[in-house]
Amino acid sequence: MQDKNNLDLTCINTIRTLSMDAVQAANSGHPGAPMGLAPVAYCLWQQFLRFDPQDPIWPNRDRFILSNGHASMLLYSLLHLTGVKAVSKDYETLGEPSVPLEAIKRFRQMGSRCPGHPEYRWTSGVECTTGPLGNGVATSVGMAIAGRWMAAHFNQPGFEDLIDFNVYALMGDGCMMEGISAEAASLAGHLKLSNLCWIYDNNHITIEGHTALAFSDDVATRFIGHGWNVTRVGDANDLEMLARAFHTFQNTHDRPTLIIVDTHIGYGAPHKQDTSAAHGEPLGEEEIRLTKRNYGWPEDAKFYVPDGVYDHFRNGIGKRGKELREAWFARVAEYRAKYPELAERLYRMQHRQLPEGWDKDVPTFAPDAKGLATRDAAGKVLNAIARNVPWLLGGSADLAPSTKTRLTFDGAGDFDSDRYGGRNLHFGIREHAMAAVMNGMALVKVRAYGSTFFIFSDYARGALRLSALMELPAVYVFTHDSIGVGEDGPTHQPVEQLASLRAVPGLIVLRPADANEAAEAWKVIMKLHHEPAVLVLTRQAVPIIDRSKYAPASGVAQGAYILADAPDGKPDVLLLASGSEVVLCLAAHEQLKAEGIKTRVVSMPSWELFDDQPRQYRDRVLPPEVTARVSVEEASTFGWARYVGATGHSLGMRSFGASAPLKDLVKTFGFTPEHIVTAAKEQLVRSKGDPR
Ligand SMILES: Cc1ncc(C[n+]2csc(CCOP(=O)(O)OP(=O)(O)O)c2C)c(N)n1
Ligand SMILES: [Mg+2]
Repeated sequence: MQDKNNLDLTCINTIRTLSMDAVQAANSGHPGAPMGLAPVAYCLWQQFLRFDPQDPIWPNRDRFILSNGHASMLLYSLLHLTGVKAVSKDYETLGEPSVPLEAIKRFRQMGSRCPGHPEYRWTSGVECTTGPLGNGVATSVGMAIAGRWMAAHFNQPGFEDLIDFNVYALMGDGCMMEGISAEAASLAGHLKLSNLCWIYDNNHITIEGHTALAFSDDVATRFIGHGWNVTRVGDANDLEMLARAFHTFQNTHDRPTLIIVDTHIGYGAPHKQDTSAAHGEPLGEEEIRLTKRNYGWPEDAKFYVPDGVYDHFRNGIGKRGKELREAWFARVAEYRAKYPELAERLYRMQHRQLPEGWDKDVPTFAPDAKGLATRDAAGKVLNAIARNVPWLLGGSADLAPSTKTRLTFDGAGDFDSDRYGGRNLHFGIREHAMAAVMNGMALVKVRAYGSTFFIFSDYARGALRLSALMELPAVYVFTHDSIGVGEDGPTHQPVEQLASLRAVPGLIVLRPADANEAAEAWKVIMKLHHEPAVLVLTRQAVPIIDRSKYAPASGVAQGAYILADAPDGKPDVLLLASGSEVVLCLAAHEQLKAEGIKTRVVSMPSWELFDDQPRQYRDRVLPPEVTARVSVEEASTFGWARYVGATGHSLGMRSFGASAPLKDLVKTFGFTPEHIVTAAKEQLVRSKGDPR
């Protein structure tokens, strides 16, 4: 044990004991990692992190992510002890603390600012929601990418360091084992992100016991292989060695840095240190007493913050952060005078606003029976928007030629280690990391999109779910959206993906029917502030609907709209569809009309947007008294009962599809106007007893 009078150690032990006490009071949580990592986090925050607790959203602050989110009490202790202030949803700093001591005392209780795992947008100072292991470190790569892009875009002669923040992420064995961290590390090394530092809590313990049960990587060699700079700290309690490692990071300009720190889970607990028993349960009153005795702490004091601790943080990170932030805002004032346009951009971007005229080049598409794949239409629209929204950037997991997401206008360029100002990212075949990187970019307030085939949304899903949980406006472009993929067959034919993504709270799923709906969908997406969007697009051409004959595509904004109706507006049967199946319904509608049967076609590109409409609108589109209803979607029918009712009929997929030309697939699986006509007539018989 070091000198017990040492103020550094007192601060470190305050972090440890707050963590132990909070977990004990909650009777659940993870004390071990905070106890082991306290000196690491203390050293970083107190000496290096350029962060002002008074203004935790200052744009050029260093970012800190706790990727091992179960160690949340480590972060809450830091937020409390450094006096981080709460920020409102409108980006205003409020006077009150983000994490008062009462919140720590109510760790894991309803309404506490200290939930089980750190949640972005709930607790100010939490830069990223973490808990699903590996996602935090992968998200940090997106932040580092955004930092590099912003520097390339905004830094100007005389203002070379306007944007120069660093990104630090703490990770455990769990993060290290998860595949997503390998994807992300590989990408970060390739991109030479020297503004990125991962710190590995090498405690050799996970839930089941020693890591030797399942993990024998040579981590250092692995990261050297990824192109990282790797350094080691053999004793987490050695503040000098830690500081040296952080200096090494700061002085490394050509690669990201991994600091492997040997720590002891449950440090100082006589019976639990270095065991998995310290991982995820309270230490127990007696063990806590013995641990506190070990620390030279008052044994029975709970949630004890010794005199001088708050002051010490105020004089360290507090003072440094305040000076850095004030100096930065003074520089921004000069910058604004010299580069008003760029300064305005920076402001709008930080507030998730759009530039004037952002949608002025969005095309409208002339009717065309032969048609255009919605992926092609959406690609044109994306380009038209991106030209006028400089901070809209993204890319694909190696499928841009297929997803049509490449920005092709002059100056768009590629983002690579030589040109961080490029706007086309190449994520490589790393869908999960791609989604996490999009989240990281969105957290820094760059507008990010990523694309792949719809079927591989499954590979991105862990991070995609976090986009929704964090309320980030990330944009997922998923193409090849149905059995319409054809010959590639069941491995590439999405069936259950639509239903499963529609089940994610807060996620907006949009499946446009034609080129003009695709354009409207992008317009809706660009106006989202706090919702991620999934744009689901066809590989195959679909007719461009004649809007002089049918309703305008602007109805997309309502999620569902009446596209074609009975002449008197009083249909006997409703045909509901999204995407490429809408035109099948239009054909069926015309056929039924010729037979004197009154139908209405409702295009439903987005359930979520529709469900958000007032009841009056929803009842107008889907009149409750019309119970003869048919839905058509080349996907699982799961969920459609909500709109067709218990007595309606859903045409959909009940298998994984088949490898065959599209013309044969639609026959085999019944996606033809004739089949819809039959289903509609059956519905009429059921509801009225007679089809006429
Ligand atoms: C993706 C994911 N899988 C599983 C878990 C459940 N889990 C939480 S912590 C943990 C063990 C993590 O071990 P480590 O990162 O070494 O943490 P330590 O025990 O050292 O605190 C597991 C499996 C999780 N949170 N996320
Ligand atoms: Mg561990």
